[in-house]
Amino acid sequence: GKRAFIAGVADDNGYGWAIAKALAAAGADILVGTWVPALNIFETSLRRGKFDGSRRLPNGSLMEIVKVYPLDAVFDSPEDVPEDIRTNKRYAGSSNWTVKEVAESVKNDFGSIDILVHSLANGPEVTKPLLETSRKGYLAALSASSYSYISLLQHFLPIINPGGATISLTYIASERSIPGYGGGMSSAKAALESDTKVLAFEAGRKKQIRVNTISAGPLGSRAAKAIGF
Ligand code: ZID
Repeated sequence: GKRAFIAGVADDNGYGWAIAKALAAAGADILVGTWVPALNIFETSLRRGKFDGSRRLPNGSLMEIVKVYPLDAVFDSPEDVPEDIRTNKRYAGSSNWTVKEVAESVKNDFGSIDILVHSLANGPEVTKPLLETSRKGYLAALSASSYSYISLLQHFLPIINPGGATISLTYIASERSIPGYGGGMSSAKAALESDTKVLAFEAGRKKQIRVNTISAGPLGSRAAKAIGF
């Protein structure tokens, strides 16, 4: 069977969860990467059976998440983590959650994967029009929503089996002006889409790995509700 790592699952409402279920139904082993501040509640809810209803697969069995890895995809390696994050109560309880360390942990635990899914985004100023977006907010949106994919691919590529596939989720606000998708999130999706083409060429040449992005329709996820979509 195939093994999939899905980055960006912290509840049962988002695309990451739905993709995990589809892959599990097709017989894949599921590993997920969960944003560190959301880890505790996600793991507790899983353990207490809060997601059992939505873990149900078409054949009647429950999706098994083989392992949950804490992840913060805006940090590539421990040297990048600033003091205030390192000592933050929500981060101090977990370890090895930078992208490089997560890839190392997955390698140590399982050796390799076949499928990498990027289902994460964050734009701290998403509710602000681009014209009112700060440099800091814009760069944060690009860091969490675009570079995070490059970083994940960079660090996971050595452990993705040849013929493997990776995918991310984008939004059409990258190419058409859609009011309400601010804070540089439209820019972040445009970067993600352009990067997908370049990364597909590079990862395809290097290891026969496919790189794609899907422009998603509306889903009432936590992220979407936060922007009132
Ligand atoms: P979600 O909240 O389930 O997933 C986002 C995840 O990212 C959460 O689990 C966060 O904890 C995690 N996260 C945030 N920052 C970090 C970080 N630094 N490190 C690690 N994890 C982090 O929401 P979702 O399922 O909506 O989002 C998944 C992907 O789908 C994102 O790339 C979205 O941009 C994309 N997407 C979602 C929608 C939607 O409707 N939900 C749309 C398009 C793309 C969309 O916005 N009409 C209006 C709006 C839309 C489509 C049509």
